[in-house]
Order: sequence, then structure tokens, then C-alpha cells
Amino acid sequence: MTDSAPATYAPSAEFIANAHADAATYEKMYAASIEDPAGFWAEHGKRIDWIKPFTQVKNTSFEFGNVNIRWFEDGTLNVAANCIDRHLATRGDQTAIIWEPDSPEEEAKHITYKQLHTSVCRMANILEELGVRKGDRVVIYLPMIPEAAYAMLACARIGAIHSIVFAGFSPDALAARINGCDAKLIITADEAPRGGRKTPLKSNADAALLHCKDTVKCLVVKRTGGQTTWIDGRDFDYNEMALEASDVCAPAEMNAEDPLFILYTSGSTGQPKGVVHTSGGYLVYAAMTHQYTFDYHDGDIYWCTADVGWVTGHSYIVYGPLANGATTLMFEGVPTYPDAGRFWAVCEKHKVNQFYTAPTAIRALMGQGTEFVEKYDLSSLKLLGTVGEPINPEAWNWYNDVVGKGRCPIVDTWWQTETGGHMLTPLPGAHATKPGSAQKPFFGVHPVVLDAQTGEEIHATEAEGVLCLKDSWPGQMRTVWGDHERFEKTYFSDYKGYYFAGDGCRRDADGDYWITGRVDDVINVSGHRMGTAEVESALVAHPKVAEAAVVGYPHDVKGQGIYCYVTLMNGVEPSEELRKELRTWVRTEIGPIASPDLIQWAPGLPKTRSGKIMRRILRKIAEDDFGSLGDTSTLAEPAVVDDLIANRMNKA
Ligand code: 6R9
Repeated sequence: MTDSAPATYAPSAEFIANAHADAATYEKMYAASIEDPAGFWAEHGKRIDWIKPFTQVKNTSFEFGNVNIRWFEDGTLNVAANCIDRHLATRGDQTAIIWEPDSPEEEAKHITYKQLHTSVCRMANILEELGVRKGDRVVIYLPMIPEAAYAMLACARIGAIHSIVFAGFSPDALAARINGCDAKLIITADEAPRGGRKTPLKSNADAALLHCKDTVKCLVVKRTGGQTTWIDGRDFDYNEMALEASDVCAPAEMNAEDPLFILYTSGSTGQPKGVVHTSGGYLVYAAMTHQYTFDYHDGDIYWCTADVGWVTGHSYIVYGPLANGATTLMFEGVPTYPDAGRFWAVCEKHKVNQFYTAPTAIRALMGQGTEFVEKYDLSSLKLLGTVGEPINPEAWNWYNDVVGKGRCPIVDTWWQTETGGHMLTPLPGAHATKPGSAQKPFFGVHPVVLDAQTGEEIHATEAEGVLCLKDSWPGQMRTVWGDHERFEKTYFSDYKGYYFAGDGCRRDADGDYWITGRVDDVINVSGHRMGTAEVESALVAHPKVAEAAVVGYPHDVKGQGIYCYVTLMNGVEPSEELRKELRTWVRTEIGPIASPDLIQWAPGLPKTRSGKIMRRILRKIAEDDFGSLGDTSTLAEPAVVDDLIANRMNKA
């Protein structure tokens, strides 16, 4: 990124003419949303069906000690009915979900809204049969198969709260999440095929359940037919039960503020937090952003490549698109299997119109050459999107030129698990895009840039500092599951009166926002958020490790890689085998996504006299930028730094 004016890419006149919002519409709607949020959302809250319409729109406070977020609080609705039932009369035979399996040899499925209704009702009845009631928690640990969407919507239908755990997570991580929300049931599958390999989900669940209450039941979906062990009375066969289950299930009447789901996410300290989203505001926001950001029109085929284990999969594979009556594509596989052309093969096969993926995938595919893209007919594409981390202009340009052939606006969407939906993004018919900038606030979003030190709002258009939000929006998380104090402390205590996102940003002379990355101890590996504290505690749990410090460093494909400084127990000799062992250890403790990239043996770590590890210094060494270590005068033992520099793993 430079300060010189970057190139901009304006949408075509044709795109603008068809778009839900052109520049003037955006300006008008945005101004209205900020001047009168309650009036604006009263109108747009009507985009979903209410059982009992709301009369109160906004009741929110960001005051530390008294944080309260409620939207549409006296309205009632059912989220699943909004995503399915209300479309039956007009689009019952339209495809709701296209499912593309891991292997291109296996047949894709087209699931209509009618079929979705039947499957979700059956699953809902199975949940009830297993004792799940309104307000109970259900953990979903499934591959990217249609049953994952059925399970989410079945929970929503009966008012149960789902908590999805990414199928790449280990048994330990799964157990912590089952126990964290005291789930009654876990829904899993025998195995998860991905990239030609299989993850033994059921046996992971078995291992996790050893650490959970023995009343937790396990519903098992057959995916591969692979062998699983079975405990009668605890394990239940979904496919068998579905044959018997009724396909009639009345949707429960839920309050707008009843929780819809919990999703655990990494923070800068300690245990992952259970982010709580509720029903009404979340759905309004997910649906509206899906329509405007992607400029979705009836009949379009829309594909978001995320996993339902991440918030992107919740808002932009399932809830947003289905609330809009869209056709949403769900992909079980990975971008590079059977080869690096798979994304484009799927786009051609299903005539995808909007394609939404992560910068890390773009960078990985960019490295494989253009021939994998050029083989396919991508003329159906109208719009491209990215999410998860800052996109470097080189990857943006490749996406624009090679994939989009210069015809497709790119929406770089900045948002978080906590925000429920897009916060900053160009609207494709309204804004000329800039490679690397998330650009403009969505309707109702009031971003501010604060001076990190003083906490003062910087009013000048050009500004650099921390990104905060001045007021609530309907998709905002409501609390941390079981720990409202932690919610307030994490997001509202550093800068009083604001929601603090944890990201740094720059605002340019045009008022466009550029995200500069996390300002806390959270790293972003291939678009996956990870607290360095989580990796550290996994490492120190190993019997040979005395101490560990983990930081991110720039990585060509992953965005950030995981750099670990490890101090071994007295008498333990470092070796390549031990490095391997520690890598495997962390993978087992957390999951493959947390696998350390570089492990440096550190006889000592740079600490202040009060014993605080100085991560700033470790970060600089990991970045191979030790010329600018800054002030090291407060170090207890300055000599350890020289040793770390001499033995750094990331020499240019
Ligand atoms: C949706 C999602 C949130 C963090 C966020 C930021 C980073 C996401 C970004 C981006 C730059 C973008 N992030 N989108 N950074 N540009 N377009 O990713 O949620 O997993 O909670 O991560 O990801 O650092 O704070 P989540």
C-alpha cells in the first residue's frame, strides 16, 4: 500500500443500471441510516416475515458497565420459516442449495426449497425425539454436506441454539466447545472427505465425548459409510431415523432477541469466546448485506467457498442467501483438489454468478499459474468477493484480471464473527473499487478512526489508527455466552463508548478504509483467526516444553504464518524430531490449522523485569526486521535478543 492515489476500477454502465444501489442510492440510504437508525431499520426490518411485528426498533448502549444491544425486541419470528417456508409458494421448485462434493466424480445435488423444507422438518423432529427443546444447545460437527444446513435450520425451527465446530478441529477443541455451552447433543458424520482424504469425525467425537457429561447424545450422519464404533443409547443413526421421522414440524415462535447460535472465536487471551447472535436483527442484517454487497438478483447462482464452521458460512452460505430465496452453492472440497482448477471448474459447471472466497485461496491459486483458470468458461461470473484478511494488491489484480477478466466488480468485505455481517465493503454498483481497500461502511455502520494512544477520534478525512464503531447495527453480537462481563471488557473497555474491533486501519483522502491488520495478539492464518495464547498453551502442555511465545510473520500464501519460540525443559536436547513432534502435538491439541510453521529454539525469551514477554521484539525478529527493535532498555536480560536474532528461522 502506498499513499499515492491507487488505481480505481469503476463498474460498467450496464452493471450500474442493474444494481440494487448506484452511487446516489448508496449516499441517500447511507445518510438516512446514520441520521435516523431507528427509522431506517424499522423500514428494512420488514424485509423478513414477523409472526408478531416489532414496534420497538433499537435499544442499544455502548456504555462500559452497561452495554446492552437489542433490536426489534418485541417482535417474534422463526428464522427457519424465513429461510424456507415463506418461499414455498413462489419458489418451491427452485434450487435452494447446490451441493458440490469433494470428488468431481461424485454427483452434485440440487435441493429445492420444497425438499429443503422436508429435510429440515425431519431433522427438527429427530432433534425433538432426542430430547432437544427450545433454548437447548446443539453442537454441529459436520463436513460441508447438506445435512449441515439442515441441522442449523432444524435447530432454528425448534428454537434450539446451535454451535458449529469446524470439522478440522481436534477432539480436545471439540470437547471444550461442547462443555462450554453445556450442549445436549452433538451432530456429526462418520467421516469428512476433503481433498481426497478423510477425517474420522465420529471417532474424534468419541474421543471428545470422553471428556463430556455422559448425558450428551450423538446423532451420526452417514457420509462415507466408513466404519465407526457405536455406543447404544448414546449414538443415533440419522439416516435411519429420517426414514421414520415426520416431515411436518411447526416452526417455534421465537423472540427477536432469542439466541440463534453461538460461535466460538479466538481472542487475544485465554479461552475462545462463545459469540452469541440472536434471531431478528441478525437475519435482517445477513439478508440485507447479502443482497446489496453481492448485488444478488433472483435466479442468480451464488457461491461462497467458506466452511459453515466459520461465521462466513453461517451468514453467507446459509442464513443470508436462504432468507433472500437465493440459490446457494455449498462445496465440500478444497481449491486444489483434484487440481488447482477446481474452483473454476465448479464455476463453469454450475454457472456461478457471484463468487466469494478468501485472499489466502487466491494467493495459493495464483502461484499455480493462469492455465488452471483459462481452461474454463467463466462468462457466468458477474461479481467477485473476498473476506477474511487484507488482500494484497497483487492478488487483487490477479483475481480481477485472470478470474474476472476485468468485468467483475470485486467486493473486499471487512467484518468479523462479532459483527454478524459485512461492515466495510464497496457496494458494487455504487463505488469504483481500489485494490486492497474495504472502502465504505455498509448502511447503518458508523466507523471511526481513533488515535491508539489517546483514544481520541480523528476527524480529518485522512487518518490512521484503530478502527472502532460508534453505534450498534442489527447484526452485532449480543454477548459472550455465559460471560457478559467478558463481552464488555473485550470490546468496550479500551475505548469508552465505542465497539473496538481489534483491527488497525487507515482512511485515505477519499474517505476509503484500508484495514492494516490486528492490533492485538490475534493472528490471521489463511483467514482463520487464532489467538497466539491458544498455540502457546498447547505448546507448554508438552512435557518437554518449559516456555513458549508465539507470533505471526508475513507468509506469502497464508497471509500470516505461525512462528514459535520454544524454551525446552532443562536437559532436553533440541532436534529435528522434536520439532516434528511439537508440530504434531499442536495439530492434535488444536487442529491442523494451528500447525506451527517455524519453531525456533529459544534458550531464553525477552522479558520485562516484571516478567512480561515482549512480543513486540519477537514479532520484529520473526519478520526479519530486527533493525528496528525499538526500545529494549526495559528488558531483564538484553543478551537473549542477540541469540534470538542470530538463530532466527526467517532469514531473508
Ligand atoms: C468474517 C471473518 C475477523 C478478522 C477481522 C480482521 C480480519 C476479515 C477482512 C479482514 C482485512 C478484510 N478480516 N475480513 N481484514 N480485510 N476484508 O473473517 O471473521 O474469522 O471473526 O475474523 O479477520 O482482522 O478482525 P473472523
